[in-house]
Amino acid sequence: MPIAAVSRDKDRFPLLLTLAPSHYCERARWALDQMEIPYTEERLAPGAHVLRVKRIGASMTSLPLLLFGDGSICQGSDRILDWVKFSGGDSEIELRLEQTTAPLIRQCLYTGLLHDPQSGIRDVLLRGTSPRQETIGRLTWPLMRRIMVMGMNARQRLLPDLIAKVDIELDWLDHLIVERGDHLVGEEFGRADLTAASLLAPIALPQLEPVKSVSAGMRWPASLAPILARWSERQSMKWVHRIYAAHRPQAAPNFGRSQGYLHSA
Ligand SMILES: N[C@@H](CCC(=O)N[C@@H](CS)C(=O)NCC(=O)O)C(=O)O
Repeated sequence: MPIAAVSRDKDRFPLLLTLAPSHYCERARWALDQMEIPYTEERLAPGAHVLRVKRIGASMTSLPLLLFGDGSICQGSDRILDWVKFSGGDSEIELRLEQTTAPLIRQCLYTGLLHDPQSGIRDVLLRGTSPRQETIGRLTWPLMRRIMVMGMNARQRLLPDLIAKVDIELDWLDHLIVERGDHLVGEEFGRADLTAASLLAPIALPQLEPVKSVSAGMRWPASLAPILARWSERQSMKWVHRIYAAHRPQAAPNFGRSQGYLHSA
């Protein structure tokens, strides 16, 4: 289990509160890594995150959330990208990715994963959280699983329709990539590329850190495995792999310097 390896200077760094497998959280993590901004990641269990976020005084419960030493917060992956001032954005593309593509991908995957007791999703969600959250998370999993199914409308009978809707999003992206080339805006890696690659990572599954260890142990249910195999042939999925390989700073070298996981109570 990771890891309470937080440097002595941790109090100087902002805390990035995450739900580890969330693609919005990966978007924020990547932006901070990209701009070499030191931070400490605090991974929270679903459910426990609500109490933690409310204690901080945030108006919404969604993660990622960046908490600064003076108590101020920056909530939402889009705002975190604004804050780090990463250029190369395209608001139209990013809005569709954020508000349509990413929620559909999440709903589709959880619809498969939450209904398969062998999928490993409980352990993926709880890994890296505090021992207390992990214990409570295991004990309350049957209830939390139901809350997640209801919250995301992850009903099994919706799966074929969700897959079809994700296919439409991937058609759009395949087309965009063919049209624009390897970078969605301009000639260099930028915010739109980072947004697309991170938000598609849960279905592209690049075997690179930190995505690799975050999703380790996931066993794809029979309802999803052939679909993921089919999607892996798409331009957009191959593009995500290329972008991760070329541009995703690997988290590991930063850990000794400035980052780590923090276990919260
Ligand atoms: N637009 C937000 C969406 C964030 C979001 O939906 N986060 C999900 C995890 S994928 C979450 O925190 N869900 C739990 C909740 O809202 O309480 C962003 O870009 O940060």
